[in-house]
Amino acid sequence: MKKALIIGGAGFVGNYLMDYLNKECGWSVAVTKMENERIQKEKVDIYDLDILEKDAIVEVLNSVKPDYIFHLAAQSSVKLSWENPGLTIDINIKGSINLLESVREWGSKPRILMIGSGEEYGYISPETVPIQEETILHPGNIYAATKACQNMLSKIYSDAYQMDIIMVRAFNHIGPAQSPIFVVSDFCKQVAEIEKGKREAVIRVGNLSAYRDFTDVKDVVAAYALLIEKGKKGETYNVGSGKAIQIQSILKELLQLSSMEIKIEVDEAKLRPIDVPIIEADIKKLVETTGWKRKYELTDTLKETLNYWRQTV
Ligand code: A2R
Repeated sequence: MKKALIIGGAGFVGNYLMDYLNKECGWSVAVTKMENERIQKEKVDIYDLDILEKDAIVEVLNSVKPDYIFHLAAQSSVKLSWENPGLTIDINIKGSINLLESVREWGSKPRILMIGSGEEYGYISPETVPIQEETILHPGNIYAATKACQNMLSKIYSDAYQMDIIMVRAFNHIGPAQSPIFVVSDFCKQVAEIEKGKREAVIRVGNLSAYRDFTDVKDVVAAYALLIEKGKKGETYNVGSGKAIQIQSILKELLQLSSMEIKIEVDEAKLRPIDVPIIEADIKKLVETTGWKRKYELTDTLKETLNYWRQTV
């Protein structure tokens, strides 16, 4: 039986990935979390690990002896990366190097999936949409720059040390339990709070004109599992739906799912210092390599996420 290790497994994606690897792939699963985080799952071995402590990574590798490593640990918020660039650089760049160096020193050659972001592409001209993996990167924010750096370092480790590393650029993924610092969760939480009378009937929004490529997180983790088996060493794969949708349309759909009369107000605090107008993935390489196909429709994911917040607030 294959042994998978998820680094940074207590976050949004980790939670879905654990279930998928256990139930759909039938692999044995170990996960790491930060000391202050909690994971309540059966059939999963749990380790505390801060990736800024390199020696601790080697200890986990020695205990788990993974065939596959999914590197999810990150400071994953664009907003927070503007507010705390130093921390973002430490976790996303230094943390990734710590992992790569630890695996190199460990000696065995597990397959490693390094999770990056569609944000890495940054400013792209309309004719380069949908974005292919070879597109020149113009990261437009600090988070994106750290993930672009993680991708480059991973490629260098793969080539220089013949390590079995595959890189992903994941576009926006959404679903129940995502932090409300991300746009869809934020909108759903606000609508649920308005319905419960916990706030006035005004939804506060940022830039509604941007186009982003949204995929259900369950489809995203299925792509990760396929890529770690079928991806080619040293290659980068986009993971997304292949279709960008305007944030405005998402908001419209969500407001239609509510029976309340809700006003829209722009909140200056939700606007970014610089925002990329359109991000849409070309997913040919992913599909051709793995046969991946999206299973969940956006409308259903929006309903599920809104219902999650209705039960949570
Ligand atoms: O920041 P926390 O306490 O929520 O913990 C996050 C964890 N993490 C770390 N793990 C180990 N050592 C660190 N120094 C460290 N700093 C943060 O990584 C969290 O539990 C996990 C990342 O999960 P999320 O922030 O929920 O990200 P998500 O949505 O699961 O995305 C997974 C990956 C990330 O690399 C994103 O940048 C990419 O997919 O899109």
